[in-house]
Amino acid sequence: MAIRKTKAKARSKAQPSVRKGSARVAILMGSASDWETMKPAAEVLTQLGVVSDVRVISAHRTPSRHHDYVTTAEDRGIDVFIAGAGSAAHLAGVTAALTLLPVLGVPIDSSPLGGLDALLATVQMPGGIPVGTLAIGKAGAKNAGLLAAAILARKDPSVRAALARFRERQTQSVPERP
Ligand code: RP5
Repeated sequence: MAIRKTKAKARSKAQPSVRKGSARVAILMGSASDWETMKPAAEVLTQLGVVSDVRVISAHRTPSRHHDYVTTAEDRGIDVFIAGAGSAAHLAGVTAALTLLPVLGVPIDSSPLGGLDALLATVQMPGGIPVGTLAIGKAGAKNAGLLAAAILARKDPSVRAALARFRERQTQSVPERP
């Protein structure tokens, strides 16, 4: 499957060339039943002022939808993918195979194995197609959102400032005593 040639080269030189209000992070999940787990990714990105595009896309149940979405995403302004799936979770790996954009994988604890199956399926990519794998479940989803923002923050001062404020608030919220 060919990775589409994109306008990314032109875009990368002229930061910020991002259309205001357009999604920069795509949040994919294998099933609508994954949404409760994946919601923290979308929520933390919203807090940081980053627009995300949330989609139910399954690598095995909707393969054409998956292929079409991923191979056209960069031209629509997407910079990072977050892909969450449970069980034999191949969504993140197949997404990574279809794009040169960074892909962050969130293993979802939706199976009788409590997400260990999804963790191994997501993290154990053979060398050549990387997936940055986060923790199982909601903590992984939240950290995927934060890591996506950190990637954007390298070239976007407003996201960097929002991340710094987030960290500062988090630090302030930790009590000195229980
Ligand atoms: C995976 O199978 C999905 O990511 C989900 O975590 C799991 C169960 O999906 P449903 O049967 O609830 O649609 O593909």
